[in-house]
Amino acid sequence: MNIQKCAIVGCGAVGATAAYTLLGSGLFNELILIDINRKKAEGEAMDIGHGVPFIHPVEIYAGTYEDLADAYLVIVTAGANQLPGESRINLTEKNVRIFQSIIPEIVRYNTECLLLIVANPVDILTTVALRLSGFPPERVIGSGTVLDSSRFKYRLGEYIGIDHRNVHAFIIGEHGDSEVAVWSSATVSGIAVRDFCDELGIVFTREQMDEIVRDVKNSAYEIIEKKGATFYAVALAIRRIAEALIRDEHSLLTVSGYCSGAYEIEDVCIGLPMILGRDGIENIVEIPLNQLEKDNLHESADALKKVLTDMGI
Ligand code: 6V0
Repeated sequence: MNIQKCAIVGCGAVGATAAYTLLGSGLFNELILIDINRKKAEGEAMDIGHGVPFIHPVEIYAGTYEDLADAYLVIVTAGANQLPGESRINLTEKNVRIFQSIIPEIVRYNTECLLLIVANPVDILTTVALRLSGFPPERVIGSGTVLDSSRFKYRLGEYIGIDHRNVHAFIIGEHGDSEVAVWSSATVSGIAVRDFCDELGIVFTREQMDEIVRDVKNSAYEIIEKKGATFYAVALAIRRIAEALIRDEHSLLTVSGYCSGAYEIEDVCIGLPMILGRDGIENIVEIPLNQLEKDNLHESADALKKVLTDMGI
């Protein structure tokens, strides 16, 4: 396995931006771009590659599945995109079919890599990738609610007027409409958000909390309505996950991984705080939740399982 070799399957807005972001990260020295539209992959590899002399040596090229043979990380961003007003769940059928063609091709040439699933609906497709690949659960990782947690921190930091990096707060559950904001453990550098706001004389009631969560949940729809797609922040989320994996950081991130009993959730991939290291998911961490958060998380898991059952997956 070549730890510095990464592949991206799907070179649309998300895949190409992720490639560009990874190029600057210094994490990999070989990046393979694969797309059903070969010309698109070639064009992106050329465009991004021409920036290499400004950064550091990275071999970036349009490849085939055969080139994946010893890649450490395979990122899957191939799929139809969310149309304005379309829920992520509506994308499911189209993207499951795409995965049925992609995942067996990856496995044909590489049975040892880590799979990072980004295409939506990401929790469903991570579950599908897990089943199609036959990989152990720790090696099939979805981007989950990593982006949503970042949006939550961003919005909270903006409201409080504090460095977003001092905000520690999770969004868990489905990456989508049923996701759950974990207010009960949200802090500013260890101080409960409400106490922090009281200290600074900032109004912080249920109304503000609801508005912040509404903004977080609607942000993808709003961006898609305004510019057609979201790709910058998710590319940084991909970079952050890749960094935690390749550097063996043991970082806690709300990726989507296979749940078989944690949080009393069975047999589905869902976004939860998980520790990531070189070999993938090391642990699912059960953070304390209040009763409402628990109920909402179970509803979210049930919603995902219903989609899988309805589709006969
Ligand atoms: P896009 O710009 O339409 O790109 C999709 C790419 O996939 C295109 O280049 C296609 O040619 C390619 N493709 C389609 N079928 C195949 C196939 N069988 N094999 C190889 N390549 C194929 O979409 P965009 O890049 O904007 O989005 C990609 C996916 O990411 C979508 O499902 C989005 O919903 C999802 N996102 C996930 C996010 C997350 O947080 N998990 C965030 C944003 C977008």
